[in-house]
Amino acid sequence: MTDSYSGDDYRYMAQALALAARGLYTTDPNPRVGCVIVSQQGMVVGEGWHQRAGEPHAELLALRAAGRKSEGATAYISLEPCCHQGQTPPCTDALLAAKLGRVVAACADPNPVAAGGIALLQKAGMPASLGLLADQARALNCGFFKRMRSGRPYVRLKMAMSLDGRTALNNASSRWITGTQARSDVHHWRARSSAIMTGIQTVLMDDPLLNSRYRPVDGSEPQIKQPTVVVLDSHLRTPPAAKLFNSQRPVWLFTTSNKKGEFPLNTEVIKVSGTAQGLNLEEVLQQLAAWAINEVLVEAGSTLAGNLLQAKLLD
Ligand code: AOF
Ligand code: ZN
Repeated sequence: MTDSYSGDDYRYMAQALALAARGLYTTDPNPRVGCVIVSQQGMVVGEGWHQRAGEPHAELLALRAAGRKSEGATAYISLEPCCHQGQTPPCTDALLAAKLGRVVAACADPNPVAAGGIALLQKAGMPASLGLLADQARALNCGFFKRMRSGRPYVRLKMAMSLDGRTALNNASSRWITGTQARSDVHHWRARSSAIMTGIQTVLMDDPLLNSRYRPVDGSEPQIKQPTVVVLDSHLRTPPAAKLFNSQRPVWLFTTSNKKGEFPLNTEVIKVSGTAQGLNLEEVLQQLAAWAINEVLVEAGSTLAGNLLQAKLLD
């Protein structure tokens, strides 16, 4: 039997998705999740969204806000509630204890250790369904889904190029091809990424900071979990004084070299195998996923970008 949903169901799930999106720059490596609790009288009695890994899940925050008003109410959740003990207790326990009337989740949890919450609720006699606005919910967590399903992160490529398909003048004098709007947009993409990946040529030529200085148009200062910096550096030539070491976030140098190198404390040097083109990119991406990297933003020159494209590793 397929579940049928009312206009209100769609509206409240859209609200849960909007709440989830508030965690866009902070929940990493956990998914962005939102929850809305609506009473039988059609009043929103509780809202919650997940803010940081290790902190309470969206469902728990919404249930806390609703208190006794959750009895008989409907919970709209943008991801299947977890039924496992992770860094926090299972949400299915809390949903059952709250004596809700119904649970509506947007999509199944792709995390094998946490999945199965909807079936568990149904077994316990709670009307519960999956699938409302599922595509939108998965898109919000494209990296989390990709990592859980394929063992690789979701990879975006940012390229600044002129209309003739070039990325810089031969003498490297053309540092800025993009205008101010595009450059500020990049900071949003960096802010939602778990990692920014670049190549050694870009580090040597531009000495970039590779952090997010994102400011929304309203001028507010958003909380941002700064992305990890990943440099593909076959011969370990990254200068220890490079600007990318200046921020307090991890820097991972992938290399085929056996050199040791003296780098700042937040640095990891990771040895991978090589190919004719350079580093084994598939191996790099698998390693990133193993270390819980969901979304990667590639900001590199045409060589690395072209290699990723040719290897069909770009999403
Ligand atoms: C979240 N936030 O709102 C929901 C999640 O280690 P834990 O206890 O935080 O569990 C993390 C897993 O729980 C996560 O990978 C996902 O499968 C599930 N649901 N996670 O971080 C939430 N509802
Ligand atoms: Zn949970």
